[in-house]
Amino acid sequence: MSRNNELTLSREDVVRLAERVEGAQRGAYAITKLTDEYPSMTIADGYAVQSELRRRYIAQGHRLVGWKAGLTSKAKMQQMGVDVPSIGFLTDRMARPENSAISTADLVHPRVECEVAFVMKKDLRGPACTRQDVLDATDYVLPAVEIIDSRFSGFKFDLASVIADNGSSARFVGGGRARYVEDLDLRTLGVVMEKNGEIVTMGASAAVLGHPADAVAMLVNILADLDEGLPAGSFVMSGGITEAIAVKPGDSIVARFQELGSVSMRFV
Ligand code: 0L1
Ligand code: MG
Repeated sequence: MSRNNELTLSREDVVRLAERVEGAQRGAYAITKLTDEYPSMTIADGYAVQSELRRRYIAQGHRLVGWKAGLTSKAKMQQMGVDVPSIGFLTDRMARPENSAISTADLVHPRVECEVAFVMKKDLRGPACTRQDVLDATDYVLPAVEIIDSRFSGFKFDLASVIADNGSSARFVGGGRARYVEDLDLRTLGVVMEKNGEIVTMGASAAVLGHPADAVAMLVNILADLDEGLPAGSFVMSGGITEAIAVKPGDSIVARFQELGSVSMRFV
């Protein structure tokens, strides 16, 4: 077993760190990365904190609606200085309608990224989930924008800390045009993001681990390590196609996806 698969934190530490992350998420304040206090924290420890965070939110009435793959493109890994993708959970409280005004008052330093979202029609369970398994289990795909919000000061973090912070998940907006996977070449979809009418970044869906369905398969296989499956009906974001773009009150964002239409929102 590699070191990163080992749990080193005690149950008390996992609960204490989940409380710390929840406080920062709810209060929209920055904290220092968790590895400052626990330098030998592993990826397994990060997922233990994330699972406790999920348990706490669900106990408070939040509903799990799906999952996200994060850090799946070379651009994102380089931007953040990490080399392995991650996953995080999505709840009903994070969803925002298309074309809505999204408050930044309850966020620390939000950034937006364009993603292909999958809606599942069959349960999936790893290990050994493949791209084809994902495509067979997909009801339809749609374009989405993820609003990430790392709770760590100055974006100074490492993979274990980011996973504990639920992969920086904060808000998400699905929209555009839903399509069946067999009607698309999911590898070559072009995406352009505009901020205040100017193009700020662009890319192609192959940036996400070569194919967005591969990122979903990776997510299902990480879920299996956590002894979880991906149920039918889940909404899954497959990872940012380009680097993430910072937003502030007054900014408006339009993400234009080839074949899938566009997703818009403004920040207040
Ligand atoms: O969605 C993601 O790619 C996760 C990003 C985690 C790091 C960040 O805050 O940018
Ligand atoms: Mg993302």
